[in-house]
Amino acid sequence: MKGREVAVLVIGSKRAPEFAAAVREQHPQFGGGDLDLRVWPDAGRVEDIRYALAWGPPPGALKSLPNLELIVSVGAGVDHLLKDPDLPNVPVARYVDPDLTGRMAEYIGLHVLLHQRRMTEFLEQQSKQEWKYQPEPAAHEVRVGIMGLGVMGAASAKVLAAFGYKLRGWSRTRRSLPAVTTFAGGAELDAFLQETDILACVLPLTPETSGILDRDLIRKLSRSGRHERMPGPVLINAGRGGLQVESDILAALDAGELYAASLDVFETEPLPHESPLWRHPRVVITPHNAAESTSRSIARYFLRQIRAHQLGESLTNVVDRTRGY
Ligand code: NDP
Ligand code: OXD
Repeated sequence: MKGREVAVLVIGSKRAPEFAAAVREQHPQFGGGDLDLRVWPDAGRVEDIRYALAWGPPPGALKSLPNLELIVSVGAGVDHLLKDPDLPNVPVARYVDPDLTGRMAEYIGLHVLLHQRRMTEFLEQQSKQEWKYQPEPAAHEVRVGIMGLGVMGAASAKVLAAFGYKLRGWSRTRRSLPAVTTFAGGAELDAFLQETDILACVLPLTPETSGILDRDLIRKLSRSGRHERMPGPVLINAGRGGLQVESDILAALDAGELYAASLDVFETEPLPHESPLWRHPRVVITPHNAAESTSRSIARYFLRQIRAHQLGESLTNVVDRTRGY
């Protein structure tokens, strides 16, 4: 970046000032002192801006930057950008970094273990000072089905394999992963669900996946041949809230079709106070932080992408807009 001033904009996230500070701090390591850093809404002369680091920008805001060359998403998911009908026709690079991936693998590993070991029941017992044994299956007796076998799904599978879970995976196109029996596309979804005791979803939100986690899907989860110590199927969703139908999840929990759930993402975020999900004894709620990356890692990634673009190198992790992820 040396010798030529480049104007960049950080836009959309509540963490924008934090990201901007990290970009400023990291910038010297990327070969240049000439950086004109702006934070929305103080965009200054919009014609100057060539690069944007964005999370959920106000619709139409990016369109107001006539010389924009690249958008870098603060997240791995890009639904927050693609939903803008006026999104400029420039490359969108999504965030892919070991810091983010490692955190997601931790989250999925933690919540699969939590439900397999019936921890929601033990915590409820603890609140009543109740000392009571519950039969628990061993990891090797439980089948975990991972929806989405991309960066997040593959890293989660690796962690789960170390515990000995029987792994199943589902993706749009056929994937091959060590120790995972894989299924592809709509035609193989039911077969995948029938072999799943704990469903861990790390799908992106696209027109095809919107609302996929509904009652119909839950009812197709394994109900036969399941180990007797696993009281029922479990749903873990760390993809996006738009994937799930919350009224269906609650109805399935109440009907005993679903034993428990861990939800990190919601139809409306923050989850409204009146949602019964907050109070369900076998639902674990986290505030969309399954993988909350550091501003330092995000800034480094943004600067790396800018540098590659300026050097004419090919960009990595560019979103395919027709696929929607
Ligand atoms: P990738 O693009 O690497 O992987 C996406 C996976 O989903 C691929 O395996 C893809 O199939 C599959 N997929 C997409 N559409 C369909 C479909 N219609 N049917 C079946 N499978 C489908 O994304 P990442 O793994 O990096 O991230 C996944 C998502 O996780 C993000 O989009 C984001 O929403 C969420 N996320 C949430 C975080 C949180 O804190 N809660 C943090 C980070 C990510 P194929 O392999 O065939 O392309
Ligand atoms: C992401 C997220 O998509 O944090 O990276 O949700």
